[in-house]
Amino acid sequence: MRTQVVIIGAGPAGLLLSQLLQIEGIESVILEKHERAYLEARIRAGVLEPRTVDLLRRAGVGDRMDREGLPHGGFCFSFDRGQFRIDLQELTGGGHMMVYGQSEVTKDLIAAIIARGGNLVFGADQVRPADLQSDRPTVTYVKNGITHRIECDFVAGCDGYHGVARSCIPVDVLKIFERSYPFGWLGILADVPPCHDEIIYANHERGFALASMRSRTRSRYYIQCGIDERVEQWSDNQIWDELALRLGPLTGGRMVRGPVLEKSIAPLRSFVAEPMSYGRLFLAGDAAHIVPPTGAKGLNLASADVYYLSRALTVFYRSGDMAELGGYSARALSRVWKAERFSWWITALTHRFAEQDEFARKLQLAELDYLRGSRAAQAAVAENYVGLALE
Ligand code: FAS
Ligand code: PHB
Repeated sequence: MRTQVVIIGAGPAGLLLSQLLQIEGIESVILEKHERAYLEARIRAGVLEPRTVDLLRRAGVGDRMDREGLPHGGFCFSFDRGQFRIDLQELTGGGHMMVYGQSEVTKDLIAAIIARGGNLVFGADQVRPADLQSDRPTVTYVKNGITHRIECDFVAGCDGYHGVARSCIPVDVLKIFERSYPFGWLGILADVPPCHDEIIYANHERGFALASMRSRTRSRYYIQCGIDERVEQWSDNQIWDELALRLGPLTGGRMVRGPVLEKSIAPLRSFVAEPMSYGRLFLAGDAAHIVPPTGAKGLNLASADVYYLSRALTVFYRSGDMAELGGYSARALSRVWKAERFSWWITALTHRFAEQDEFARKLQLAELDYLRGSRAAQAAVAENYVGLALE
């Protein structure tokens, strides 16, 4: 079989890339190891930057998002001296986020690709790219015991942190930058109305908490927990009690409790792999970089990578010019590192670190207090939160 671009992974990066390429008349085949139901049930991101929203609309999957998503013109911080709001719209000249679950984005993209007869292979096992330094790379995979081989011009590695694509870059070429955090996030989903109409990031003596939502009747909450803790150690009541404490008497007091639908612990990590391309292989999304979710940047960075990659591939197929493809890694990484910085900073501002002495704790609270009173500081936060410009 032959195609123009083989995309490994049907997460938001791979699916969005396939749609943006199709609009430019560029063919692709997506190879995904899991089945459709698994992908659509997976609970991850929930907050979209305005540029991601624009890209999803351009990819033809904006209707349900615009109907069911919740536009947020701001978000809040809370700490021992109270709660304050970052007015994104006012501070960025109109920018606002869209609260719309990653699982919904995934469902919309898969449905759009299947509706147009796109080539999306679920249950593709043992995916192996090869000949990446030639101008005719190949990818093999196994499905139902049969080995398939695809010839193509380019391979897009959109297979996430645990994927195969990054391992195709030789160790003497690939450079890894990493920071892991001594805590995780215990996340819950519950069909109860959110405790506030916008997202709250809470810095509390006992640790971080986050109040978010998926709709006006479905809430998403996270609390900072120990890195070795297991989800079984936390009863639903313990989680609700801890949330009420960390969100403070006002917000915690009006929080509606209910049965927990989903409960999981995710580690926090900052990770960047350089370069993001090798021969005819191009990495995008979590395959090349991970951010702690505090800045809500993961999915949004993946879509920015895909914007740059689809643009560079379009230039190539229009003109044969490889220059933009040659500059893809540097362009994407420049934006990635700024998002890594912001995600690390907002995590350091809102979480408790075991080694944090009283002096460091005072500095943390002073930074929140400064942020509460400084329009200049709030403008910098707002600019990063809505997402930096796409060069
Ligand atoms: P993904 O990991 O989503 O997709 C990769 C795909 O490749 C998967 O479907 C996988 O099955 C497939 N694959 C892997 N190996 C393969 C192989 N060998 N062969 C074939 N297929 C293979 N981000 C935000 O922006 N906002 C948030 O609020 C937010 N919250 C988060 C909360 C949690 C708990 C977590 C874990 C992440 C969160 N993120 C958030 C980040 C998250 O959304 C990721 O950044 C996003 O899923 C990245 O998308 P992809 O790069 O497409 O990778
Ligand atoms: C979420 O709703 O899942 C969410 C919101 C904001 C974040 C991270 C996760 O920073």
